[in-house]
Amino acid sequence: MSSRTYPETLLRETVSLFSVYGDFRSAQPYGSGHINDTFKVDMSLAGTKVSYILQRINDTIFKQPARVMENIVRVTGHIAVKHAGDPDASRKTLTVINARDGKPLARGPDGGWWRMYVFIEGARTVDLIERPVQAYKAANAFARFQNDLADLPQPRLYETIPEFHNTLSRLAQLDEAAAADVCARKAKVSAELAFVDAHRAEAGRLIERMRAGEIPERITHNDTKINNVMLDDATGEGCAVIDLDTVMPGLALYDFGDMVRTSTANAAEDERDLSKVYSRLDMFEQLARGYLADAKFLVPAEREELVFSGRLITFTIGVRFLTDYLAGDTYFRTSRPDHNLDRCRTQFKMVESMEANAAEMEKIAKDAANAS
Ligand code: ADP
Ligand code: GN1
Ligand code: MG
Repeated sequence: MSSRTYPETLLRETVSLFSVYGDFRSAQPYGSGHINDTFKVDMSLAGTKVSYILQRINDTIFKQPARVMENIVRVTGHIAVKHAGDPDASRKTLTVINARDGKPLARGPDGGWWRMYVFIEGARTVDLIERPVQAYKAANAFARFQNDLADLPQPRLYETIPEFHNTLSRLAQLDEAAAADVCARKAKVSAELAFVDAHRAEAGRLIERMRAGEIPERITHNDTKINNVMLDDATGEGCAVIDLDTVMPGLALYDFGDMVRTSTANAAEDERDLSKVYSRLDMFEQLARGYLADAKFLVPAEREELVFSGRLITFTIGVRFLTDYLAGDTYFRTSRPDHNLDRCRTQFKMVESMEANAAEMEKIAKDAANAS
């Protein structure tokens, strides 16, 4: 999917549907997420600039935006209550702005579903980790997030995308896309398809252990890439975990695995020079330490699979990029031809790097567990 453009009048009218005050100044495309259309909105209130995030929810992917928002309201409300006494409580989670009709989303003049959040000031996201300490802080923030949600009252959260991290169903979707080959791209990806075949045998490992009752279901984020945590400008702490569309029942290991995928990467997710793409052990060490410092709830089977989860999720996301490439780039936002193929290649290169480092990573994870 290539980027949509929106006229400013549409954005201004959409903002007016929400309970925000002051004069609209501007709305600029913001961030580098692959799914939603995100804007930073600046308003002026009594001469002071106040900013918000305005997002059009991708309703091709999230079929029931109202249910997604229901989850987000519950989750952010729960975290806000837990941190109510903290000095910077308002920056610990997203703050949902209701529409003027009291709902947490509104149908815009374009027919799309829109939402607004308070813009978290004094913090930023990074697409590629810059220093090992950021890996520690990010992983620690995601562990605290899982901790905070462990006692979310019933009912079970809505599954916004069923089977989201189920590698076996992702492989079935790839096989379908390869068989249909709607863009006649299959011949170009024979090396990637061979890589997939060589990895099918271990694709069901975590699901089997979950079905065997060894790994529990938890409330998890499911999209713990490094640019989904805001890092405080002043302290470097992970202040708020954002991008909550996929918070739902899942495996803690999928969250840890996606951290390994993005936070240990030496190069961008779409880097074309694969010699630059590898997984860094110094980053992994800090990531494991930051996560284990607060993820005290992990059971032995989860601890045993920490390193494997990094390979599995990275492989799974690579499979998803490859599927989207074969299907004609309908899911992830792309900005150049072969963008999804380039992304698939970096993921598979990362898997190879993690395979080469596996023994070392196991040792680091063990030492981190002993230190926690
Ligand atoms: P996507 O689902 O497309 O990845 P995100 O919700 O992650 O969308 O938002 C995209 C980017 O916008 C984030 O990576 C972050 O940089 C920025 N962002 C999102 N919400 C906020 C917020 N409340 N305050 C400040 N920046 C935000
Ligand atoms: C998407 O929304 P964003 O850009 O944070 C995707 C993740 C992938 C990621 C790959 C809902 O995340 O699952 O891991 O791209 N989100 C969804 O970069 O599919
Ligand atoms: Mg995001």
